[in-house]
Amino acid sequence: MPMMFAAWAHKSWRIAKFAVLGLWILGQMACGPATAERRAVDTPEAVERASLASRQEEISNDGVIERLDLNADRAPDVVKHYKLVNDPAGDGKGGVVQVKVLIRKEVDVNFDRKADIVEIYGIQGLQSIKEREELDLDFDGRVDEIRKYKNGYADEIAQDQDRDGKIDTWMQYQLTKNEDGKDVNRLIERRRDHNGDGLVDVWEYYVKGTLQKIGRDGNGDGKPDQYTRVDEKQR
Ligand SMILES: [Ca+2]
Ligand SMILES: [Ca+2]
Ligand SMILES: [Ca+2]
Ligand SMILES: [Ca+2]
Repeated sequence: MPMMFAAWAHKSWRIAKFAVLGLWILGQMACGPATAERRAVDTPEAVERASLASRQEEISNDGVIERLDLNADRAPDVVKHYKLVNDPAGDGKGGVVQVKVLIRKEVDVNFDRKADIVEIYGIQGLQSIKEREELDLDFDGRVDEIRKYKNGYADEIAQDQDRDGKIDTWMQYQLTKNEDGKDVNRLIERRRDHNGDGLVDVWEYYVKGTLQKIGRDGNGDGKPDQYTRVDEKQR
């Protein structure tokens, strides 16, 4: 990928991410509790929308589907799927108590009736643990970013940075401790398919979050065969 195009793709990527996050935060504010922050941004239109926002719940044998319509257009914008799990503690009198545990959440950030964020959760006991997140950052109906989680932390983020519908960038993360002994989830490797043939052709290796070495595939077999050390001046 030429450097100028790479820079443009990276910039437009960041703009799209900010746009989605901004819309998502607005959506959260529309359905959140009546806090001081909420009142500070309320307009007559926002108050009307919030009062019209509706919630529907559909209960089946083993699950619950909750649908929230935030903009009162009668189309759900947040859909949450729950599994009903028996609480081993029961009700204390020998009766069964079932708990709603979130297993999937779909969010339509721009209200075009297509989900732009899909979150998938596993279950540990009675807790939801996020396993995967899929994001359509430019609202074209195609997923541009997939995040895989382990123990609540992203351990792989895959992106379609040039928006051709194919994932071209994979980032691996590792949960480690920083100098102060605190948990930090650091980028350890970034792989890129620059020519769009589905095979990785550039590998970037990071130590403590800093790029140390770049591997390239010179003969097109999908494996690195040329390595360059990255010194202080090149970073
Ligand atoms: Ca709606
Ligand atoms: Ca949408
Ligand atoms: Ca997309
Ligand atoms: Ca791509």
